[in-house]
Amino acid sequence: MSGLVGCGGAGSSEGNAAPLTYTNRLRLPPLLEPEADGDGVRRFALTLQTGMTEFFAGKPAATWGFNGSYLGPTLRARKGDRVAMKVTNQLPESTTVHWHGMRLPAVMDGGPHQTIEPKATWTPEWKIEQSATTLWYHPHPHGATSMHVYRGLAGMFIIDDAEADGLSLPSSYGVDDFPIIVQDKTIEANGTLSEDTRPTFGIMGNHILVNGTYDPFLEVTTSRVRLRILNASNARTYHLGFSDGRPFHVIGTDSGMLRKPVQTDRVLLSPAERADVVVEFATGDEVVLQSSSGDDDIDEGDFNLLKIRAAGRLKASPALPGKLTAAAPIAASPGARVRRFTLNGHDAVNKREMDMSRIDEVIPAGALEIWEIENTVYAHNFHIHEAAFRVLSIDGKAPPAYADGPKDTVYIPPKATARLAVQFGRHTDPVMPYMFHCHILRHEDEGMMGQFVVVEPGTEGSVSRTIPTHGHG
Ligand SMILES: [Cu+2]
Repeated sequence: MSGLVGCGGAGSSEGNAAPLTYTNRLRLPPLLEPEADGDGVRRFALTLQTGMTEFFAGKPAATWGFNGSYLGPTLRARKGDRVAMKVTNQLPESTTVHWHGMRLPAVMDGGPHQTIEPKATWTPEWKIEQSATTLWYHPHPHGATSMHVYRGLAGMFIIDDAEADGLSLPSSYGVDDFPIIVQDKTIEANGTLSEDTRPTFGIMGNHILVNGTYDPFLEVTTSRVRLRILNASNARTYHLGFSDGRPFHVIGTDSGMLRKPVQTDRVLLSPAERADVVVEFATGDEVVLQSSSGDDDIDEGDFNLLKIRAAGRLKASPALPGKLTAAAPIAASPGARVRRFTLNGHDAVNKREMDMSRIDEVIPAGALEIWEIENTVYAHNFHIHEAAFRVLSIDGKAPPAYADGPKDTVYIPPKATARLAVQFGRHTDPVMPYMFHCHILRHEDEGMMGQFVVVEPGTEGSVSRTIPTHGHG
């Protein structure tokens, strides 16, 4: 329960490129107001564009963003809402926009088949059918996701519902409820983003941005503060905690709330994972959010991320509720179908590279299955589109209590096997697949990805395993 690391990391392993001074106010992605047209649909307009961003003052870098030069606005909708997106691509390349963690029809998912050509507009629409949680959105073009995300294309998507509204949790955006989007970059002395990659894992930077801010501080004014932490890095995995070792509560995982708050002093987040946490502050507190080094190549280094300063007077927040969601944990029956996958090297699943024209798995709608993912060499993680899962075990051991909630991405250490109970959705489409893949973006781009379709139960045998593709694949 001691503090994680001293400032500067004591030179034990590489960390921050330079000691932080916490001089830049943490940027807050704006909440995107939907266009109201009286039909009950929340209409959001996103434009992918190029721009210039100053990570170092006075030294602009060429970056990409949604409705701005870097990252994107936060979207917010409630369970039961219909949302309609107008996504316009003003980039010089084709791309896609994937709604990570969203339960929706495959044709709206924004995977590699939903290409948006330059100057084109894509208009997916769906009904929000899932419980309160923190999702995000980012490009997913086949073979090019890593650089599109690295240049800045990512944003948060918050889902609200009546159950969570009744919990008196901090939920006032930018007041006591903050997005914390963590990304590692390599920033050159002249302020530009380096796209140099390392062998095996791709980009691993030692400048950590929070919400696109380098060397940031945040002032808080309430006694409890909610941090919706998203690891939007290409490969880096973080072990997050506070410089004084203070405990905090995790209230939600990738796909929803935990059943009750879980106290911890550290959370592990691999790329694409989220942790919804509540931290307590006393008047005048100053504490640094840090990441400490782990055992694998992708979590090396001790980093300071963000200084949080509590105001001289704090507004008292309601106590944390003892119970959060009443939803039953995802569980699979003893006879559930088991599918086994191996993650091979850094570019294949079950010894095959991604093929846009090949359907790898056919899933009956609403299925509850056991998926076992065996990691044969390097560290990886595993994301399943349009599904929520519970991590039953990693190498036979239960996950930490703070991670025992509904998830869509799981970290798998080198040579470990993850066993998941996976709840699939009910949107059927025998010809448009969803993806499963490693979320280390270089691995995804290199082919550590597969495709599945969700079909009416009983029709699995008649589904074609080959689909026509447009563009490269
Ligand atoms: Cu991987």
